[in-house]
Amino acid sequence: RRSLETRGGPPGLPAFPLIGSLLSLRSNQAPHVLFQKLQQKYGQTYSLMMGAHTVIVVNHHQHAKEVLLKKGKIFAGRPRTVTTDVLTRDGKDIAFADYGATWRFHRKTVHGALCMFGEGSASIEKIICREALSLCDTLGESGRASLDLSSELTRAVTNVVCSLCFSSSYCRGDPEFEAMLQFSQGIVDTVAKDSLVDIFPWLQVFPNADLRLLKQCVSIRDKLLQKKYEEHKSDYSDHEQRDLLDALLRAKRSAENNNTAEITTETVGLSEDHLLMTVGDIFGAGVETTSTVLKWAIAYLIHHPQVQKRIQEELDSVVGGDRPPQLSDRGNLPYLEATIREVLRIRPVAPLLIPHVAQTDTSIGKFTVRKGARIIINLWSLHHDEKEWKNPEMFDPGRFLNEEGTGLCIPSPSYLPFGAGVRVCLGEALAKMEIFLFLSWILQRLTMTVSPGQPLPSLEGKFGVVLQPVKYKVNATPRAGWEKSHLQTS
Ligand code: HEM
Ligand code: PLO
Repeated sequence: RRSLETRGGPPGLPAFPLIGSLLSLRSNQAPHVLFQKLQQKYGQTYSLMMGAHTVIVVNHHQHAKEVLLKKGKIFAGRPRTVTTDVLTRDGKDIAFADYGATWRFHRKTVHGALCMFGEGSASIEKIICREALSLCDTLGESGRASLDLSSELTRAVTNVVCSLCFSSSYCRGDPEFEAMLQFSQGIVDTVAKDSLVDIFPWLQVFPNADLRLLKQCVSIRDKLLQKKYEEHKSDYSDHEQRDLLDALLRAKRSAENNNTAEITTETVGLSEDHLLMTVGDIFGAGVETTSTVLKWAIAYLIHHPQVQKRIQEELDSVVGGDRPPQLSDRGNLPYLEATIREVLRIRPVAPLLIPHVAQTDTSIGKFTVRKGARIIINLWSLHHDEKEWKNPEMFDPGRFLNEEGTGLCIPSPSYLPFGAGVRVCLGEALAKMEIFLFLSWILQRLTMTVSPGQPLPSLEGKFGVVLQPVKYKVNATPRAGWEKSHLQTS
């Protein structure tokens, strides 16, 4: 047995050859909760071994900001893992790609394309509102019968990204959509979990059930992406940019046309693989994150009917009942905005972000860090730090309001739902627009409850690459004035 605590490095968990610190990590708790608890014994920043890799866990906002912002570029690397390599054809996407020219180029291209649809232009708002209307109609029609909210929400957000990426959308019950629901859940359940395959890369020679499921799901996803790609290629025009895929195709073509000795498509990596994997990222991130936040939000609103009621009163007084909410109302609905912030605090979508890698020898606070070390930022610890948040497990949107209750604030620096710095979330603006519009449309028209005698939704998350709520059933009751007849005329 050797101690990990190298001179100057962070305190280390006990580690053994080959299996690393696995014995100290055996627990039935989710990793983010376990990592939070381990602080009591090892301090806020500590290290452990996962197989042969040094992993540093950061639980405090000061060190988190040093990693993400102050030394953002030094810590901008990403680890290669077996599961993410399967998902992204060895890191040919954005989120799981290592730092470098290819990653920078992709990020810039997608960022530009998303801005094109951005806040200024009305089209993204129109797309979201179209889906919000269809979602509310379906939820409202269900009457008092409990319905599976999850699949309706997912279809709504899927159609938003489908419109953005491919200019297409799905109807209810479309078999392609049903297939997508399944493979995406299969991927969320298996990818990037520090499953045994990721801890012991050599285990992949013994096929394990998770890896098999992942490969199956990825191959179904890839066929779908390929199909969309071929369709776009066949009717692509330089004169019209319909969607994100067109933007990427254009970037690929202009890179090919300007092929000089220095910049070839090889070095900037705009191969067909790169293009497909990048769209796959946006598609996957667009669907899984936003639908997860909406599910958490509704679960908490069902637990806290007084919060739901206050949002509805705010909507009634600011928007009224004669028109639907729009993006320009956002600034006038502070309580709704505060509720969204609180949901993102109490149940962060990515409680451990995506691991970062130190690209050179460096340090965090007074601790030295070796090149290649993997850094896990435990957002869960930041968002549940008792020194920063009073009763952190209590759901209280009021934390994000000023003293008069009229304006918004961020009461603690220990709040980073989208990460920060070079690797900050690429979809933050899009996600915020969607969450705001979907919630405001739903709550203007409907009240969400559970049927009498039904249990309240569980607030315990299911850990994976995103922290998802456990499935629950809801009732959506039209509010006064929004009964069916009204819905149809609107
Ligand atoms: C990365 C949060 C929605 C695209 C991330 C990261 C977080 C995050 C914490 C990791 C940052 C890091 O590793 O340091 C969220 C939350 C969302 C959301 C809370 C919803 C409320 C979206 C959407 C998209 C998106 C809608 C797509 C348009 C991405 C991409 C990355 C990323 C591409 C990787 C960036 C990189 O590695 O360079 N997000 N995200 N996200 N997100 Fe989001
Ligand atoms: C979700 C399942 C999809 O089938 C594939 C996919 C692609 C990008 C991933 C996303 C999944 C989960 C959420 C991730 C996103 C990239 C950035 C985002 C990890 C696995 C977050 C929250 O960091």
